[in-house]
Order: sequence, then structure tokens, then C-alpha cells
Amino acid sequence: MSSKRERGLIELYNDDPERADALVFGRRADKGADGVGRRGFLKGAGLATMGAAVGASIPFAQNMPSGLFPAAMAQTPAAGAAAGPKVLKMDGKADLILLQEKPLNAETPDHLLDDAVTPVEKFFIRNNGLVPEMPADINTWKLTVDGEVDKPLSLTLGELLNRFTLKTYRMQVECGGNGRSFFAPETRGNQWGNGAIGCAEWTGVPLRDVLQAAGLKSSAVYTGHYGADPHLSGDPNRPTISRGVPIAKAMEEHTLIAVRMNGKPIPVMHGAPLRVVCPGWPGSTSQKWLTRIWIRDKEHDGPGMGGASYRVTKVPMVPGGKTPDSNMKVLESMPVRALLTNIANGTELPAGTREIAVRGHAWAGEKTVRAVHVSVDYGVSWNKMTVQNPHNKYAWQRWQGKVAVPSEGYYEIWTRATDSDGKMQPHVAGNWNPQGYGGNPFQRVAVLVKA
Ligand SMILES: Nc1nc2c(c(=O)[nH]1)N[C@H]1C(S)=C(S)[C@@H](COP(=O)(O)O)O[C@H]1N2
Ligand SMILES: [Mo]
Repeated sequence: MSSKRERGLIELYNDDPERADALVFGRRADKGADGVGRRGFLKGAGLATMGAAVGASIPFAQNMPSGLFPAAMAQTPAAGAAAGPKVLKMDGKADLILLQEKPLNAETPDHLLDDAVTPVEKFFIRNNGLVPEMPADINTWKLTVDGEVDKPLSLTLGELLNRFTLKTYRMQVECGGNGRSFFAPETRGNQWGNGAIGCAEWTGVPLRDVLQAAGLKSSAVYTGHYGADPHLSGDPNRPTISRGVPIAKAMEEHTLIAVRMNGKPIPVMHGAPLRVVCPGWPGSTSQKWLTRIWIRDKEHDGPGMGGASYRVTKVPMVPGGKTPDSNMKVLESMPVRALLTNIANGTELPAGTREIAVRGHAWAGEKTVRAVHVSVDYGVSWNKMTVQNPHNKYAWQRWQGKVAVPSEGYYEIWTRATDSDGKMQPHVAGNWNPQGYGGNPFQRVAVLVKA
């Protein structure tokens, strides 16, 4: 029995997503991995029903593109919602969205990314294998540098710290699969929203200082990174993931062998005691639990370097189709993205609200962010925000501003960044590729201005 009481759409979705789908779409929407309907088509009658379900008007309904799936029903529910995605329950971690238990994968809800420096508790987790055991004496941890070098190195953690000078930079680490859930047709892998990103303060030895000490041969082309994390199969001889970067990227001053995260030893979950931080590139190049850097005379070919792994197309392919291996290339710089971080999806704003203060972060892989625009009328008009310079290269940038709303009702705040080359976030994830990398459609946050 439905009560006489008017129920909000968001509340309805949290309580009974199937009924809400049926009400709005007149049928069941397809189910995402989390069991919450995500892809449906809102048609004329549905739009009217949705307005009724919201219990308020949709002031810019006439601008809503047909087929638009309302952001209020997207993966990230309002904070504290009864239903919806699973929440990670782990000591020392905030309520991250749990995508997979084994291996452990959890992303940060957009609205928890408001800190200039992401605290460890809010930093996303992306594991391909198991978390390694730490030795009783962490100082016995060894790092080997071998391959195309004149003097192979084998250094304990203590030796590394004694021999080299530490540098600290604020730098984002973003999973190559961030935004994967926005691809249609769906691609395989964890269905990340926008939250496989964090910007921490990393302290470490520049990788180039270590490579210079080892002496790169003229045949050195690429790095190959290895970590101590056991493979899911339990086979001790099988590396979990081993990616690398061209020597030029490895020699950049910001590419670190990090020992501290936000001023403290790196937590086990984030790669203690040593990890690579290769900023601006897919997070998979930032090897955790680092034990070896193998200098290669060709592009590295460890697990995660071939096929559809961390690779995108050279020439666009038919979404959902097939493409030859020769059309695939390694994904390098991550694309531009902005997030509104001060208002959670599904927030109800007090009656009488006519102006909304908005702020968040924006970043663009190896590039910087030139502009951030916000729309509350489904993209008909865009308001320019102010964007601060990065704290240092590879640190995300703070943006902020205000947007006006003419009346009560349901709005979507759309946030879109433009990088230093003039590239803008698209409306929908483009450049479809089999494993869904580099999806960066602009972010949408639903709000309700109460009557
Ligand atoms: N050894 C090892 N390093 C790894 C991984 C892994 O599974 N094993 N995952 C990579 C991927 S895909 C990402 S996105 C980042 C995630 O870093 P985080 O868990 O500290 O957020 O670590 C990278 N480094
Ligand atoms: Mo990743």
C-alpha cells in the first residue's frame, strides 16, 4: 500500500528502485552491477510521471534531452541511503563505494573529494591481486633495478633513503578505468563512476635519480614495474600486474618512488613501503608494493600491457564491436575531468534557495585545466567558474562559483572542464574501447530545491 504522503523520487529510488523504475519508465530499467537500474529511457509520459514522483516541478524540463536518464537515479545515492551501492566497511576508511571484494576495489563518492589533499581514509582502492604481507622488519624491504643499466642496483629501504634526496609533490593518482560505468554498451571491469581518483601529498625519491645511479644504457626504452602482491590464483610465480612507462616519462622530475603519503609512511593498502607515483598517467603505472624496476629495450610486456588492457583505439571502433590488435595503443595521459564536490547527488536544498555555491576539483592528466563551466538547465547555458592554478604540476585544481536557480524543483548541476589544449568533457563517454578506459563525460549531480 502506498501512503498518501508525497514521496520524493530520490527517496522512492532508495526504498524501492524497481517500483520507481516502473513508475517513471513504465517498465523495468536494465540493472547495473549493483542491481540499481541505470539505463532507461525517459519518454514524454515518463517525464510527467517523474515530475509527479519528484513531488515538484522540473523547471527546465523543456530542455531535457529525450532519452536522458535522470542523475537522481544514477549509481551514487544520497548519503546515508538505505538501498543502493554497497559501502566499504574498513578501519581507517570512509564510506567508500565497494565495487569488488576480491580483489578489493572501492571508489570515493564524488562529494568526499572536497579536500585539497585527499586524506588516506577517502582515497580510492584499486587492487588487481591480493594485499601482500609486510615483513616483520620493513627496513629489509628490497628494491632491485636491473635490465638495460650499467650498474644493477639492489637497495634496502634504508639504503634508498640514505642515498637519495626526498621530494614532496601534491599529485593525483587516477585509475585508467575511472568513468568506465558511463560507456554504452557496457564494458568489462569494475564499473567505476568518477571516484577512482585522489590527490595526495607524495614524498619520495625521484625515479630518475635512481635510474641515473644505475646508469641507463643507450638501449633503455621502457620501464617494467613489479610489486609484491600475490596473484589471485595463488601462483607465487605469476605477477599480478606489471606495467611500465617510456624512459622519458620515468625521467620526469615528478615521477617518484614514494615512501610517504600525506606525510606518513604509505599505508599497506596503498602500496607500503614503496610505490611508484607516475602522475597524470593511468594509476596502473603507479606500481604499489614495489620490488623491482626492470629497464627494458622495448615496450614492456608484463601483465596489463597487451590486448585490451589499459589500451585504447588509434582509430575509433564500432562500440561493442571488434578491432584488430594493431589498432590499439597504450593509454598515456588521462583525459580532463571536473567534479562538483560540495554537494552530494540527491541533496535536498532548503525552500527559498535561489543561488547555489558550487566548488570542486578539476584535472587533466599531464595537462592543466583552463576552464570549468556549470549548467543547471541541461546544458542550454553554462556559467564560467573561477579555476585556481595547481599547487604544483600534477595537482588537481580547485574551482568555484555560484549558479542561480529560478524556482523550487528538480535540477541537475552539470559540471564540465576544458583542458589547456581546449579539449572539453563530452556529454557521453566517447572513444569506446573494449575495456572502457578514458571515459570522461561531464558530471551530473541531482538536487531538489524544496517547495
Ligand atoms: N602492485 C600493484 N600495484 C598497483 C595495482 C595492483 O593491483 N598491484 N593497481 C594499480 C591500479 S590499476 C591503480 S588505479 C592504482 C590504485 O592505487 P590505490 O589503490 O593506492 O588507490 O594502483 C596501481 N598499482
Ligand atoms: Mo587502475
